[in-house]
This record gives sequence, C-alpha cells and structure tokens, in this order.
Amino acid sequence: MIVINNYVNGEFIESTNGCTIDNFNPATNEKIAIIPQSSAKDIINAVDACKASKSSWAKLTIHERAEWLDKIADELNNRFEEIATLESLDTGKPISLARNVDATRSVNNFRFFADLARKMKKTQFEMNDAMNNVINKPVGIAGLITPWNLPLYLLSWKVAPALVMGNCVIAKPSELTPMTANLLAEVIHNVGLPKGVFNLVHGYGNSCGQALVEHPDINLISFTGGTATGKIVAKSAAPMFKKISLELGGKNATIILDDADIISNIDNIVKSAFLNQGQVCLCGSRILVHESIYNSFLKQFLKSISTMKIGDPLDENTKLGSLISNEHLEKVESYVNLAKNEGGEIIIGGKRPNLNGKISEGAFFEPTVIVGLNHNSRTATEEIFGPVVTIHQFNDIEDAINIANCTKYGLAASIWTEDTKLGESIAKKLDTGMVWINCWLHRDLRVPFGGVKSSGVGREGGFYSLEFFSELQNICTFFNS
Ligand code: TXE
Repeated sequence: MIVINNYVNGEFIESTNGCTIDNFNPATNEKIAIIPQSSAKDIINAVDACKASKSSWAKLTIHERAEWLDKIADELNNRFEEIATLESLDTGKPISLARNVDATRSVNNFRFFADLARKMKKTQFEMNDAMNNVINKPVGIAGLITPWNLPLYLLSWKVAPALVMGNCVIAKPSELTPMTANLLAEVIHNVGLPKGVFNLVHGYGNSCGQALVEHPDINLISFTGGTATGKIVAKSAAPMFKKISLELGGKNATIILDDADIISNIDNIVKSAFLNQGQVCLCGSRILVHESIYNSFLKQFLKSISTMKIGDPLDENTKLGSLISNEHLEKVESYVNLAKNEGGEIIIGGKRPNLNGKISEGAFFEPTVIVGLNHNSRTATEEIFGPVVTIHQFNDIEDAINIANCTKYGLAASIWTEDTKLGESIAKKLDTGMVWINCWLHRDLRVPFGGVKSSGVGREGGFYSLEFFSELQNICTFFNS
C-alpha cells in the first residue's frame, strides 16, 4: 500500500487538514493507496506557489520550456512499465491496454507538445502603414481537472501544453485514480522543474475540485469528466470569465452502411464498443446497422465479442478488465435493468461474469449487446459508460443520420462504408466534433479534439491546445515615416 501526498511548491506534503481518502484496486477490492483529502486551503497554497514562480517560468523561451517537456518525456519513458502497472492496478484495465494506450500516449503527449511548440510560427498581419504581431502570452495559472478512465493519458494531454505555453499548473486528478498523477509529480520533481510550476492536489471533486474552479486567481480551467459535473464547473467559472475547456460525455453512433466491409472491420467495430470496458468517452455505444446486413453483422459481431477474454487485468491475454468501481458497476447494471423495462432484449452478456480467486468480487461486467429498443429510449440515448451497446436498424441514410443526432450528446461518430465520398457527406450532417470513416480512435494529435451540445465546449489538440493555453495579444506598431 502506498501513501500518496500532494505536490505543492516542489514538496510532497500531506493535506493541511490531515484527512485522507482510501484508494482501491477495483479488480480485487484491495486497498492500494491512501491519498490526501485536500480542501480549499491546499488549493490556496498551490495558487501561492504558482504566483511565486509564474513570472520566471513565463520568461523562459518556448524552446527552453520545450526542453523541460522532453526531459519529462524521457523520465516517463524510463518508468514506462511502472506507469502501465499502476494504471492497471488503479483502474482495473488490462495491462496490455495500459501499455499500448495509457503509458505510450502519456510519454508521447510530452514529446508531441515539445515538438509542436518548437514549430510555432510568428503570426503577422502587415498593413500599408503598420505591422500587427500576434503573440501568445501565458494565461497565468491553469487548473486541470481529469477523470479516471485514462488517468495519465488525459492529465499529460493538459499538463504538457499548459507548461510549454508558460503557465503554472495545479492538477486535480480523479480521487479514484491518483497513482500515475503522483508518478508524474515524482518525475517532474526528479528532473528538477522549478518549484511551484507544477502542483498536484488530490481530493474529492465537490470540495477540492470545486475550490480549484472557484479560486479567483486561477485563470483557466481545463476539465474532462461527466456532463453533469461539467455543468457545475461551467457555472462556477463563468462569472469570473475564466478561459474554459470542457471535454464531457458522449453517446456515439457507429453507422454501418449496407456496403461496409464487415469481415475486415469487425474487430475494430468491437473495439470501438468495448475498449477500456466501454469507459472511453469516444466509444461507439449505439450501433446503427442497415437492415439489409443486420443479420450478418450481428453474427460477426457476437462471434468477435465471444473471443474477448474477461479476467485478471494483469494477465497479458486479458481483453476486458474490471470497471472503475463497484458503484459504477451498479450504475451500468441499472441501465441493463432499465433496458429490459424499456423492451430491450439482451442477446449477449448482461451480467457479472463468474471469476475465481482474488478477482472474484471485482467490478467486472460482461460485454453486453441489447437489441429491440426504440432509438429514443433512455438506454439508447443516455451515457452508460460501460461495456454495453444497443443496436438499431435503419433503412435509409437520412434515417440513420436522424437517429445518430437524436441524443443530447455530440462528441464523435464512426461510419463504415466502402463509399468514402458518401461517408464524408454523411459525416458533415452529424452533430459531432469528430467523425471517423472506416476507423475509430485513429488519432493524429494535431487535430481538434472535442464535442458539441452536451459533449462540451472548446477544442484541445495540436495548435488548438497551444492557443487555448495561451492568451493572444495583438501588438500593432505604426511604421515611422
Ligand atoms: O466523473 P466526474 P464521475 C462520465 C461517465 C460517468 C460519469 C460520472 O458517464 O459515469 O461521467 O463519472 C472532478 N468541481 N464520464 O462522477 O465527477 C472529479 O473529482 C470540480 C465521462 O467519476 O465528472 C474528477 O477529478 N471538479 C468522462 C473529475 O471531476 C469536480 C470520463 C471527473 O469526475 C467536481 C469520466 C466539482 N464540483 C466520466 N465534481 C469523459 N469525458 O471521458 C467532480 N469533480
């Protein structure tokens, strides 16, 4: 069992009130760590640390700050296996996924933003009699709030651009997954980043997280989490005119046209539904299939699902681990019960698997497929965030587009067709921030990431992140005659 501290002003310290939160491995229910249950006082201390260091950090050139990002990436890479193991223990996700997705992206995020920052070009607009220079200044203090599904992957996605643009950072990871945020603080400490530039404060969302959002001297909030929490964050931050980015939930459609190459793509479609036990905001949890290929699709889909091994997250062959917590498992189960009440038929899964040994009481749930539901039903439109998909038939493309657009969410979608031109024309009619055609989660870190409607506000990714984590200032200099 590990005792985790906050990291404030270059020191690992307990919360000022001395209170703690127990942290569990959801696959075994073992207590694996104790973390600080921080309060507003700890946020105030972190803000003071940022204030003391922000002008010297902001004075460095962007190239000097990019060097720091590379040092962090190198040290993270040295601890690659440790990142994967901690992430697997903390979330219950399969170790192979923690390596290939979480650990890999966490290192890459630092490298990517270091390289991108070095490529930033001057923006100038010349007039007959003057020159406009648009410069990117640091915003100041950035508050970064992250969820439990991809802990270090999402935290590094915010920390790297925030630092490289000259901001000081206060990070508040999910209280359910503190391990790799702590590892990041150790890495940052070991590489010798100036104290106070990066601070990490652990605690509950409604106390510690809320205090972060409400602190008047924190100039920017980048939040990834649930839509209900996003509303609270937006409401608190808006009167202070903070810069804000909200990456929220999704209920993404997977649209399969009648000419789709099902055989070649079935494993990717299954992955889009169940990666990380369906706990990715981009997961395709509503599958819309053309009625002419419905039966053949269903056969392939169920066959592929049945090969996925559920089990010990630390086993190399495990494809599906546990959900994040027993509480979340109960939420997922409640949706399966709701689906039955709404007239749905569960054709695979729908229950906790029988597992033995130390994982017998873990938060596991079988991959579940529900058919026969109205596309407007609650099960088919609300975010479940678990290994549960609903399948719906359509007979013409406009029908599919209407079904895809019928939820309050608008994060992502995927379209599967041999006619990519048709796919692109459908994509334009979808109310989402992102669409993949014949692929899913195929990520180029330069592209804008984010959603519309209840899926969020703003875009991060590539230069969009660098712009969000900076304040644009235009300097118009009149030519001397
Ligand atoms: O997330 P929360 P929860 C969805 C998913 C899930 C639901 C709820 O549907 O079932 O959200 O999950 C911090 N002020 N997603 O409750 O509460 C909290 O401590 C400031 C989608 O676990 O949104 C954590 O650090 N911060 C999602 C972070 O917010 C607050 C990923 C996210 O927690 C706060 C996760 C407050 N008042 C869940 N209250 C995605 N977009 O990928 C909580 N927090």
